[in-house]
Amino acid sequence: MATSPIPTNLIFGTLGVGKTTTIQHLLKQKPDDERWAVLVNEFGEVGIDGSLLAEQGAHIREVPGGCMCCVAGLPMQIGLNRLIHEAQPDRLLIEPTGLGHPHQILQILGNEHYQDVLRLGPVITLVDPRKLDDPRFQDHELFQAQVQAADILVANKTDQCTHLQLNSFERWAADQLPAKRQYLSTYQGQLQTHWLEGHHGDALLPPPSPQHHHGHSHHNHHEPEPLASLQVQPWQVRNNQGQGYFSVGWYIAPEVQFRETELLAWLRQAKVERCKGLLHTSGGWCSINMADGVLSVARLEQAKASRLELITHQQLDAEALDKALRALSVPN
Ligand SMILES: Nc1nc2c(ncn2[C@@H]2O[C@H](COP(=O)(O)OP(=O)(O)OP(=O)(O)O)[C@@H](O)[C@H]2O)c(=O)[nH]1
Ligand SMILES: [Mg+2]
Repeated sequence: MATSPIPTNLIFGTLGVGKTTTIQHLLKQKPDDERWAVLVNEFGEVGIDGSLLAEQGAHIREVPGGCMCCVAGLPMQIGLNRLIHEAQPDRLLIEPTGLGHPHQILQILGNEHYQDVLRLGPVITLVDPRKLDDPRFQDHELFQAQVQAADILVANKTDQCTHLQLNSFERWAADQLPAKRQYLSTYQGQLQTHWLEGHHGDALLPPPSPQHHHGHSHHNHHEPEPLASLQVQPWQVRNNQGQGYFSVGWYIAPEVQFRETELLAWLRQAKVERCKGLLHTSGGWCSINMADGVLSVARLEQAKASRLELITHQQLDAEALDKALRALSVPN
């Protein structure tokens, strides 16, 4: 029996701009009689967002590790196929890593295999208006490609923006060519589901530049290995690097507890671009999220494992960080 193609939306945006927050908000609006699925690809190899989203009653599949260029091949397609098969969703949302090039993922979703399976709706790219006058973002090929791929541009984190920054965003968004279908401003990813309706406008994306490919030569180009069972290896550390970023991530058995106050103090002083995790601490389970130097902590019911990910612009001394983290665990 033929089934109709699954409406699918991509949520692009740079590291920490609010993609997972937006998906969480969208999932809250899911009609009770619909099944939604989310595919998340993270830069880090440990995978945090999937666990954060799992609380929202959708089918989640993570494709952890690396930039899209590395996982956009087989791992991405295997993840996507499994998710579609297992969840048979009425809607599919995809959060690619903020460090990924949209070209690869649009190519996959546009290939023959998915033609009758998926119907690509508006591509949404989130932007932090505070970053618009920072040449590190504006001139970055990945940022430009994510903007170009968008049908809808959304300014997020507007609660942190000045009027001037919001006005600049509107002028900048209005100037984009080809013209965007829509641009809007919000905070905490408060998108309404009607923005997901419609079709992707087939933005003509240039393929990744040779410079982007060149990035691979100094990038450990590997397919991520699945994490081992925690019963076999209760404390696992993983590294990744690419696009000028470095990550170190931990996957730790739930029995291990951390001293919460000291752990948070350690994370606050760590000079990292991005930090997120789910951790078992002396105060219970909590989720930790740090972007733009702001650390937030939320209580969680329980999780199956502790996970932590640090992402920076500089090479990380994983061994020293691991030693420091181990010293923050409570001896049992
Ligand atoms: N102040 C403020 N914080 C926000 C807003 N939206 C998201 N955040 C916070 O920003 C941090 C990053 O949000 P995420 O939704 O995890 O961002 P992301 O784009 O999924 O991040 P990566 O997957 O790591 O690229 C979290 O601490 C969020 O709570 C917002 O509108 N205002
Ligand atoms: Mg995310």
